[in-house]
Amino acid sequence: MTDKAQPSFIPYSLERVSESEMIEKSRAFVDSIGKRRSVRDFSTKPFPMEIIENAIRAAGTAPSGANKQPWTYCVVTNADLKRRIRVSAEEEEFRNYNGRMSESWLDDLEPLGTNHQKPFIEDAPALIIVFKKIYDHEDTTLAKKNNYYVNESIGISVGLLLTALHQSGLATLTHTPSPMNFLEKLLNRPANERAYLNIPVGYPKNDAEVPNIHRKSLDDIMVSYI
Ligand code: IYR
Repeated sequence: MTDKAQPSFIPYSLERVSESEMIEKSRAFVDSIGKRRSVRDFSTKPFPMEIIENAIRAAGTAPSGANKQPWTYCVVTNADLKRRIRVSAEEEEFRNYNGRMSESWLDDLEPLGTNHQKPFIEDAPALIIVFKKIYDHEDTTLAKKNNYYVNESIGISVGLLLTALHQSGLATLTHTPSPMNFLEKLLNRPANERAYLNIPVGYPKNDAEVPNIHRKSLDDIMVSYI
């Protein structure tokens, strides 16, 4: 028999503001987050690393299955390591764009203008490489214990990370070089971690461009049951 941790509760409340102020804040946030875009043209201009640390602190506040917080955020600024990550990512992406992806997948990517070349991996001053922890080790026995709702948990956490970086004035890209296991090897990650995303972070280049995409309207994405 193991000793069960006793539940412990503390008081909780949110700061109360008027409903008109709440609506105002909600509108301002839509405007601000609506300016977030996936950027592929990164400047090499450095930025304060505390912004990344704070964004990871924000990501670490995400809800997670049984509060297991099944994530590790690796921050790569080393030029040689970034170069090796780029080389491996481009090797995988070359195979993706030349046989592994279906014709209809390639058609869907056409408007985004992507290809196997990934200069942003070296240009961006930092890469945040996100790993999901599919299991952890029990404190005393070190036995493997699977985590819960890992994909849901880490997706929410990364959403907070992207939001935090955007509101700090930095651009990101959620890059998924597939398969991503080369990242586990290059970064020497332990056996319980699986690469989830590679997120280059930085300023957009002065002449950066993004595809002219359309976002679905509220009517397209919300269904009300009144
Ligand atoms: N991982 C590839 C292909 C790719 C796939 C999807 I779905 C995208 O939205 C964008 C790219 C790449 O990064 O090029």
